Amino acid sequence: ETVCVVGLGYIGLPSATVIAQSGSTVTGVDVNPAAVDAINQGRVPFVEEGLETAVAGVVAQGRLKAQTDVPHAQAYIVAVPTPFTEGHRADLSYIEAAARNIAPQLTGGELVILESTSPPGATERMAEVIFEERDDLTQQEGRPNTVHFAHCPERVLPGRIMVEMVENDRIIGGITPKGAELARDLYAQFCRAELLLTDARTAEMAKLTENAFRDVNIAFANELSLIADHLKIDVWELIELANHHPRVDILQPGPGVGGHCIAVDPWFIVSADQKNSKLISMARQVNDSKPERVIEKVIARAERLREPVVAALGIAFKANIDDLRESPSRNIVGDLAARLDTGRVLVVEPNIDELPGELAERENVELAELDGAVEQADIVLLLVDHDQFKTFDRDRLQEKIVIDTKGLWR
Ligand code: SAJ
Repeated sequence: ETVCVVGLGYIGLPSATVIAQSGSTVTGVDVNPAAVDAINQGRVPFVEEGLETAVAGVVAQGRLKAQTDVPHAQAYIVAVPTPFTEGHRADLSYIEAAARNIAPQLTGGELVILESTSPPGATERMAEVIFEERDDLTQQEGRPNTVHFAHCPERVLPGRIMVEMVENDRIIGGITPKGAELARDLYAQFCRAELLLTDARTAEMAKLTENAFRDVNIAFANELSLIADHLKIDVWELIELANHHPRVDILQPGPGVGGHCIAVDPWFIVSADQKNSKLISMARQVNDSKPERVIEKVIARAERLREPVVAALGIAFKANIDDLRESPSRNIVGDLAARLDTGRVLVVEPNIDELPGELAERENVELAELDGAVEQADIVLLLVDHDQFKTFDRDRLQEKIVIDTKGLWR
């Protein structure tokens, strides 16, 4: 079988790779020629455990190749970004562009799968764009010019993608039952877990629901952290104790919620039904307000120092990755640096070689090594629970003001 994966990012590239490993011939398509070149040389443009070796393997075997044009294939998987716009609505323009590029290649009988996380109705919209381009094609089953559609959301955890891609249960939502069945046959090639069939809208909503569930639960932990601070209680101890209850399982507070999924997807539910999404919307606001609370805490301490040096430990959006997308800690560093009248922020981020542009531009921010930064610092601000920080010798923090947003050193 020939498969074409459109969008070779965090989800598209691992998907293309495991499908190629399972025996299909896969063409990966991306608008970025540099990413295409890298992949064709067996290199991966971002860090993900086990991915590069796997890509190099399937490229060398000739099972995966990357290009910028969409070829004909029996099955298409669309894995392009769905960012949100100002009004917290999903921007479907990348999906629509992918659909327009796929449309001319279709001859009838193909399957087009949307994997991108999308608001309810996006798969139907993708189909509509294809039929706008091609009025000779139809969704009517049994006709030679039928095209099938499904939504198969991805639920892999960054850092564990190569494992979870194969081991996680998958929801497969067809616009028609036949679409779902065809998609199931494709995913069954490489997915060892359960394949759960439903309709496209339910599948879209299920994916959003999973991430909203996590967001609401993290918001609960973050709200507790503010209350505990106010009451002078250690929130980590509090949660640990409460979690001894057999039916309580509170998540961990932190400097905010980042990444391109949990901080975004709940908004797609809110924008689909504003009136009924009070809790989901409030949880987003609680989590989004956390970085400001961290900054206030640091500034309150820094104000009492003449030339405060802050060592900010971590700017990735979570532990042990190099992904800076929607990272609360990165925003904290930027805003903090902008608001400090004097002094400096030393950023320690072992997973990157250079600061992102907006931080590099600031005169009072620099990238530093862990030991040196802590040595020079008045305030040590722990923002990400990277393994490298976990093992840091805490005796060396004794003279420092420590603000530990992850409870790593308690
Ligand atoms: N976080 C906390 N406290 C916690 C857990 C996480 O503050 O107890 C923060 C993290 O530091 C990070 C953010 O939440 O800033 C998100 O991290 P995460 O590890 O919870 O999730 P992601 O964004 O890496 O991946 C999520 C996963 N979804 C769920 O666990 C429901 C993953 O399975 C999805 O595939 C992914 O979103 C996605 O692509 O949608």
